Amino acid sequence: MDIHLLQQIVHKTRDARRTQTLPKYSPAERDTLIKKYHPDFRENAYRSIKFGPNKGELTVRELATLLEGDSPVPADLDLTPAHTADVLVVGGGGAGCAAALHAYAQGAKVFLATKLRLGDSNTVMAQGGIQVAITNEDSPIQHFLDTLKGGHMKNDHQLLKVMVEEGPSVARWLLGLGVLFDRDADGNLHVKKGGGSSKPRLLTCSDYTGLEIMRVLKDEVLNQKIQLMEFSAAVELLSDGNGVCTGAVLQDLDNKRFMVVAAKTVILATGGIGRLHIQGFPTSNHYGATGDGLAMAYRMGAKLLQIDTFQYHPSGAVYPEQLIGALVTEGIRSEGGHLVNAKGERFVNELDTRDVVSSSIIRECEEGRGIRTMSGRIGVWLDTPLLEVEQGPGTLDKHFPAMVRQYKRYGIDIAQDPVLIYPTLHYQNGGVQINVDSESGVRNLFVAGETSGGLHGRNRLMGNSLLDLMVFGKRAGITAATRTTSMKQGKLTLEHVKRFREEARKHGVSSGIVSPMLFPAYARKE
Ligand code: MEZ
Repeated sequence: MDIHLLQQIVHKTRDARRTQTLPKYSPAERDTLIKKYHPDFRENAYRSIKFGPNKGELTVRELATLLEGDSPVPADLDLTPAHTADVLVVGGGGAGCAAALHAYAQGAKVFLATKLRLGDSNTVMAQGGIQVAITNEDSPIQHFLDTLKGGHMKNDHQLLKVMVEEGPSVARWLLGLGVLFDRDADGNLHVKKGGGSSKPRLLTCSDYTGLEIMRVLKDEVLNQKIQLMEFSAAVELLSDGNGVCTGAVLQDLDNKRFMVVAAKTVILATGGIGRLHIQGFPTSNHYGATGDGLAMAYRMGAKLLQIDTFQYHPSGAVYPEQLIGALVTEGIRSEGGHLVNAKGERFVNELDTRDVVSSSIIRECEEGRGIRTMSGRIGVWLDTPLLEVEQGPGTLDKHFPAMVRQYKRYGIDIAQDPVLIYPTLHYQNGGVQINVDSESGVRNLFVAGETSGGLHGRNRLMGNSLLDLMVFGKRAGITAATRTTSMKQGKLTLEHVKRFREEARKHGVSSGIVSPMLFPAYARKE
């Protein structure tokens, strides 16, 4: 049926929905719902890892294959360095830029290498805000408790404590650099409430918070004249032969040549793995989100944590086809947008944690209450026009200009028509194990942002990712830089690659897969 006819149910049922009682789940019922419908619990999507630091542990097939993949670097590569640095930062997103700026401020010689352009990252895709406990009604302790509850109590307490406590100083740092957070009529910072949070604590810049933060960080990296190399993907780390990280091998994406960077410390900030399209899911992630840092750190011997859990953001676009998987910010639900099934009913508290909301959407679709598009995709409605009805015409334009434009490009007016959504692969909850200074289990190898794991437990709360990037980017930058003042550059070897290849052979792994893959499988080779 034509999408406009299907949409009528949303308009017709709006009044009835206002008085509808929503399901209230006990902890046991939440658990049952998640186990039945959340993609993390589809057993056949998982397999155990054959060798390496996480040998025998379960992860999704796509990640297991990536981790067991072979290095693209030949064993006899000439390791004469083309560049030297105190701190090599790999990744030009939020965590990478924050790390580079803080390391540079310590007086270190910093080299920032990034696979695409500076700023191309998931950071710019974070629309809905950064969580910071700054109001009188709120506190870092409350932020800690909300995050712990959202993460199913599986968060690393030390990392979490550091993140919530340093939130306010990070917000001050960003304001000082020129980030234009939204303010109320009196000029005070305006905070909004995100899913799973007991208090409003999201600082926002309309619905382009990540883009605004990245604008300022990028400018600052350029202003400080930090040595930058774009379109240069890190493909392998270097070790001193005794498990200490001493640099990395980059690959120039134009001419495919390898380039050796000798560095006293390395900070990996390569982001997540959405572009592996786990279980065939579309993704909200940027084109380069292929888990490069995970693969490199793993080969070097770093332990990974909670790599059996991923976040499927409840609202990924389902229609039109050009937007499949693109993020429809949680901010719309925070402002009161209803989720509506084919019967015109709400079926979940829209501000419950993302795992509960996504599981509920999947349940509606599997039980026949989803809406099918003409191309065969399925989803439920997000009643965007409701915001205009409740808060007055122009509300969407004012608070969600990016979302309005995203749909307008395809002739859809979200002030008039509801949008069809379904969970989209959004975030890797786990990653490389780090300590509070962002150092991995490998000496002198630091990891910040989505590549790291432990902080968010089994389900991240909205807005905690941007804060994570800033806090642990800073800590990685400062610690890595400080350490370099009292150490010499170590030897450059590929001993760990040799050992990894021997292990692969011993375990009969010869998939022919090279990792990191750098781009999604469907990328044009040229
Ligand atoms: O933290 C996020 O994932 C985020 C802010 C997403 C969103 O819905 O806007």
